[in-house]
Amino acid sequence: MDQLSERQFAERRKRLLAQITDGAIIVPAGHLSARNHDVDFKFRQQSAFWYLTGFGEPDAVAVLRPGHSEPYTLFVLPRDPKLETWTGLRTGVDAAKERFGADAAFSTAELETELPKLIADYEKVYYAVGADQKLDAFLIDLAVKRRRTAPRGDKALTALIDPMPAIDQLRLIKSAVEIECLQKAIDVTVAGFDVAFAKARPGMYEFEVQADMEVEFRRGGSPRNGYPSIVASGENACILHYISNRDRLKDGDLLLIDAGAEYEYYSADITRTWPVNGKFTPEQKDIYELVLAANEAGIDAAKPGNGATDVHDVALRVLTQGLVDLGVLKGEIDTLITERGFLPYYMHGTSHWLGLDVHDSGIYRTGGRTGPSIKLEPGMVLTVEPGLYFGPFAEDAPERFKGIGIRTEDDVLITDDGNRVMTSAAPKTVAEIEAAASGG
Ligand SMILES: [Mn+2]
Repeated sequence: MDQLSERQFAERRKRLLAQITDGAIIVPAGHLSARNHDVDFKFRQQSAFWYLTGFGEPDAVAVLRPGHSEPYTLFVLPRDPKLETWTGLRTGVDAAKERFGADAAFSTAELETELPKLIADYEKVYYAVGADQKLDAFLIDLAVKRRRTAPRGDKALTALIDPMPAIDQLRLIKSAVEIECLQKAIDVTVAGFDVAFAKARPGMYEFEVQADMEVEFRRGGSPRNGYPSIVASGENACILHYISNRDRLKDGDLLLIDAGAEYEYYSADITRTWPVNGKFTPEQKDIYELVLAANEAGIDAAKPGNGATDVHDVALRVLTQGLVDLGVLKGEIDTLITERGFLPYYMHGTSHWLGLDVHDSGIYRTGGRTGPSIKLEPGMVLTVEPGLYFGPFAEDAPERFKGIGIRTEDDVLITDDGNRVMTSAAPKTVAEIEAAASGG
């Protein structure tokens, strides 16, 4: 079992309806967006909408009504042979009920007449204001109308409340099937990295390596990536979200690849950094070993009962200590940490949740930026991805490290007694990395 069925989506709707009992819930799908003249970006469903519906087409709207015997209504694009000839077959209204479990289904053209009836009995509506321009305007207009007619007996619409925190909370703990999907996305991604290790050579363009890797993603059953692949050679690795991927690999360069195939909408997120010619220089190796030590310390801290932010704190301490040992930073470790002396070389967090979105939904702290961390629980999946960057803006860096950018990123599932490193098949030690980069 590694495919999601309607049963799982129905279970999620049920769980949301058990949490939100005092208002109708409206969750919109995504829309097509223009790329350039006559060309749209390829559509990928909004994750929250997908999570609740499993419905992949644009412009749809899901309505859930707690306390109602037929709580689930879906508005979908209607069948339209002329348009479908150009842009692909649509599910249509009838099949939305049959195949996607909707108690009732309407055409999106009927939204303006049917939605007010569906939510007429609810004073509160759970809708993420700003999620959809048309719905924003429509619901505010509806609130004005109902305020006007309330004195004659209608229910006023008194509150628009964001349902996303409740949906995010559900998404934070992954079910067994979700974990299988994530593992599949990760396995496919590791296979792509294996190809990249084997093929990347001085003289190749970054985008060539990217293509070789992504062919393996597709071969493995992944229809698309969770995010644009970062294929960054040399100093490009110091640009955290470098995606232009247009430079040539040079002898002596490191190559940093941060990529994730998507499977059943679940995204992997792996980063490995290796010497293009198969052998680390002593300076590259010093930094690599330090980042690896931080990665391993972070993974050790990823266990039930620890805070999500403990992973970062532990990794950061290892990095800061190492930078002092290497003569990059000077001073007391605690002071360097509290005064953020590490920032020129480490400017991102160590972890984020992983799931349908590569930076998956869910909070990390309660009660503000300095509030207590969320405690890790079995079923949560997070990345552990320390890095060090001696890029163009790290002017005070020792000359011998300049141009080095290294990140090592694993995907970690919290289990009852600790964790499972879902990316453990990817080469990671210096010996493993050099062997993989040398073609064996
Ligand atoms: Mn990541």
